[in-house]
Amino acid sequence: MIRIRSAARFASLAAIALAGCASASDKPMTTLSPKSDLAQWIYRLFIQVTLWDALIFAIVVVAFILALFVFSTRVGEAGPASTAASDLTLEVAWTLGPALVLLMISIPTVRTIFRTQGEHAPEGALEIRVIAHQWWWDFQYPDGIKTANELHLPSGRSVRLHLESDDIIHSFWVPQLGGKRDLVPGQVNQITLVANTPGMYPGQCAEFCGLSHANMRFRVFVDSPADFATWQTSQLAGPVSVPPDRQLVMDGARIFANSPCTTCHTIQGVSRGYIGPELTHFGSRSTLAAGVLANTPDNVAKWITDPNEIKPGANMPPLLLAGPKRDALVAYLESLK
Ligand code: HEC
Ligand SMILES: [Cu+2]
Repeated sequence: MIRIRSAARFASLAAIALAGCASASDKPMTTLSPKSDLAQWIYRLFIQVTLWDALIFAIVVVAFILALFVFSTRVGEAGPASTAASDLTLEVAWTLGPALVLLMISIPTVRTIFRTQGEHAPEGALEIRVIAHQWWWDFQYPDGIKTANELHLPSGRSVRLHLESDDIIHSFWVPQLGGKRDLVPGQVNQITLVANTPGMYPGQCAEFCGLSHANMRFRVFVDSPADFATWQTSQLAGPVSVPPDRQLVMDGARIFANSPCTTCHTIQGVSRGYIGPELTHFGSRSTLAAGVLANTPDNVAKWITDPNEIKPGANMPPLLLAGPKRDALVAYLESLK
């Protein structure tokens, strides 16, 4: 009976341990699958420190087993004489040993800290401003592109992110590309990296920042240089003009232009709000509300009806639009490719 129970216990522990072994595609928030030089440096340090830790663990376990089974005294036997106070070699050895191990861990750690500061980007690096807000991300490129919650980077090119905050402290973290680095009000921190593998990498604010902290997600798309150029061209192209044959979209454009939406959102040529995300190319994004929902007409309709229903605390008021007006607005927003 006891044997069955302990076997079951072992099996469940093993299952929990093995669950950590999924591949990076099933576990996108892993730091063990580095896809940039920065993430690679941090990963290498982690492996080094883990190996030192494993060595120390092994030594302690061996000493423990020896003490238990080899150097123990039986009941009735006299205990060993104390040597600690008198054995100078032993004293020196167990002071120097740990000091050496700490040195072996601290040298690569301090080197990696300096190496990952991100202050010095090579000539020709792409410089991007990242501004954190409760609870979404603003990305601004030097050529005037502004987007939200979805950052596009070219693979193989050095990128320097200038991290700022509009309100309180947040933290930029894309496990497969690097971080975490805080975004502190009144200060500009930096991350410099070269992403090496095209793909989509999820990110998450990693500093508790209030009610919707867990809903402050984002995505980084690492594009091949050609795909990045295509994306840049389409973002720079200004807002999509409304096709006159699509009455619903035309109606939506009119409703938007005459609504309170314009006080908070920018659509180039239409409005100049800056409290909420840029919407000029909203239809080209795959998610909305900082990665909380897929960008589908149904979800956009839900969002503009009552943002707080979806994202507690969201700084967008419920506009309680319904029926045909709401459908037109959704059709217009989704047309903004
Ligand atoms: C008081 C300012 C304010 C007003 C008014 C406002 N919004 Fe927003 N909006 C925001 C903020 C702030 C966010 C970001 C919320 C978040 O993700 O936490 C947002 C997010 C959005 C998003 C999601 C964008 C993205 O990429 O994630 C859409 C779409 C949107 N608003 C549409 C509208 C429409 C349409 C209206 C008018 C009916 C409107 N908003 C009115 C502030 C506002
Ligand atoms: Cu945050």
